[in-house]
Order: sequence, then structure tokens, then C-alpha cells
Amino acid sequence: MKTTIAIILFLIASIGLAHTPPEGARVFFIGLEDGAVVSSPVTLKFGIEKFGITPAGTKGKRRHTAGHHHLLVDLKQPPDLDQPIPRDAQHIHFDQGETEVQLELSPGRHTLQLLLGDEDHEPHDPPLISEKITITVE
Ligand SMILES: [Cu+2]
Repeated sequence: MKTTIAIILFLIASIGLAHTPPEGARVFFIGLEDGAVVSSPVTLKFGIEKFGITPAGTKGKRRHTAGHHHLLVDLKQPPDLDQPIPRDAQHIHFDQGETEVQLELSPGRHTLQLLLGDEDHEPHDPPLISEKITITVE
């Protein structure tokens, strides 16, 4: 009986942690620093550590250990991390698991941030969100 309860508790804990990235997991821009001055189109490369990349809609175990990137452009407010990530010009989804994009940006200052989403485009818990960087497009 005790064993059964222990197994059930373990299963519940496992489900609860299913979408939980390990400590130290992070997403970041490769080779692009805060304050960088760039020309358009700018090539953005998305890095990830201690977690994987998989297309949106992935089924099975893989979805617990991987997600897909979202690029947040010029967001004034932080995104709601308890809701699916919107899909518009300021929230760009990389549904196929892409890790690079050529982005056209108007001259001036822009903010960029990466946010990983799960198979349903929801942030993980805790969220994998990069630092928000500001770049200037010449
Ligand atoms: Cu998405």
C-alpha cells in the first residue's frame, strides 16, 4: 500500500515537472550584445542550453524536454507568461524549430527578447526567457 502511494506521488510529481526546464537552462542571442549597432536585415541566431528544440505541436516525451523559440520585438510590456504566446508582428513563432532568422528592421532602436514555448505555444515553468537587449539599426 505504501509503495502504491509512493508511486502515485512520484507520478504526480513527474507530471508536474514535465515541462520544467532544469536549473541553468537558458535561451540567448548568439553573438549579439545589448547595445549593438547593426544594419538591416539583421541575422539573429538563437542559442539554448540545457534544453532542446523541437517543432510546435510535438507529441510524446520529447515535448517535456524541448520547445520552440519566439522572438519578441519592441514589446513595451513583458508578456503574460501564463498564457499562450500571441502571434503577430511583435511575437514571432519559429514553429519548425528554426534557430536563426534574417529580420528586417527599420532604422532606430529596437528591443529583442527570446521566449521558449511548448507544444501549445505556452511558456515553460519556470519560463525560458532571454535578457531583453536593445540594438540600434543604422
Ligand atoms: Cu509558438
